[in-house]
Amino acid sequence: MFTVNRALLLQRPCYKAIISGSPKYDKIHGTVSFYKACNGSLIIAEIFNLPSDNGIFAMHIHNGTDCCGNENDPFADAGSHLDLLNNQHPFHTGDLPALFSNNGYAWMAVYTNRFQPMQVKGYPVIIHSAPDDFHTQPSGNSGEKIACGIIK
Ligand SMILES: [Cu+2]
Ligand SMILES: [Zn+2]
Repeated sequence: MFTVNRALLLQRPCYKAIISGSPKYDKIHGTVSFYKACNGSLIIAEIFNLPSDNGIFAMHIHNGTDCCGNENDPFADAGSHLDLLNNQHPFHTGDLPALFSNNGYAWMAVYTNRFQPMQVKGYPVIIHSAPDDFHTQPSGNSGEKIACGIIK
């Protein structure tokens, strides 16, 4: 069997999102890497300087075009959850496990067969200020968008 571990050893990431915080959270930075694995994707996130007021942060791939926005929502153009198959939250293509912060540092890996890396190229990864409840429509009540990066 071609396992995720083996896929990781053999490959470099296909795509990577360089994450930056919004003006209010400008110290946040990190990477989210996408590897092709087992007919799906292996995703590895490493994020620094998450805010200390909340230990768990929702993360999704959104369906927008860039990490721009306005004063109220600095990442408004990131849009809503990427949903290639017309599903409800938390079964959207772009729904991912949350980041668990350790004094501001988070490292997370997950395998999913909801998409291949090439299907999410060009879309934004968004980190939110609150955990995803994996229930509330349309986006899990996960708070404001605090960091963003385009998958390139
Ligand atoms: Cu989101
Ligand atoms: Zn969703």
